[in-house]
Amino acid sequence: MFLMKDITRDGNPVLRNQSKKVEFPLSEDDKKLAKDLMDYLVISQDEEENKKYNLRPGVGLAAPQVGVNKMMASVLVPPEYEDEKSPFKDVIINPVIVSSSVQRGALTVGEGCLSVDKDIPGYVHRADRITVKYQDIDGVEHKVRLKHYPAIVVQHEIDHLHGTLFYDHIKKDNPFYREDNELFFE
Ligand code: UDB
Ligand code: ZN
Repeated sequence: MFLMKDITRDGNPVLRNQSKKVEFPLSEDDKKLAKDLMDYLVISQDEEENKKYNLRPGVGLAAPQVGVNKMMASVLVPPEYEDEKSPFKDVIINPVIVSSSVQRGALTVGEGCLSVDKDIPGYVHRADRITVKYQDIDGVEHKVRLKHYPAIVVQHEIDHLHGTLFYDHIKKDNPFYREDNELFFE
């Protein structure tokens, strides 16, 4: 089980590396990593459990955030933030965004990260809708369309696999600049 002390923090080069593709069938170590990445989210979203272990409630966790440069991340969007057409809970392995909407979107509150302890204000500009291809822990290929919040979470996690952090997308000289036509949601 992962605890906050296991989560790599900004400044650790592992967060800035390009992660490597994962080979199938998964090794026992990779299977355990996949399970532990998802367990963190499930446990951290449970109010009693997260108090007990002092976990920040997470919606996504990528392997580099626990020190492993492999293309693997877990995503668990809480029901109240799920789009009815894009509920999402899975460990995504070797994910590739195969298409992105021209429509842009951002969270009104900005973003944070389990690996970034300080608050960095500003809008994080992303695609509003994406189609993502990935393999699950059994190696089965999926191609899913996501929009709004679930799409933002998946883009945030895939960024980690390429060494990108959310604040890289904030406009330095004008953090609350709004792109033309950009969608904003809570
Ligand atoms: C998060 N959590 O997990 F709406 F139950 C953020 C942190 C950084 C604040 C912990 C979050 O958004 N939690 C949340 C939101 C809800 C309901 C709920 C919990 N991440 C994941 C991360 O750092 N992954 O690498 C940051 C998110 C910001 C936008 C997308 C991911
Ligand atoms: Zn993050």
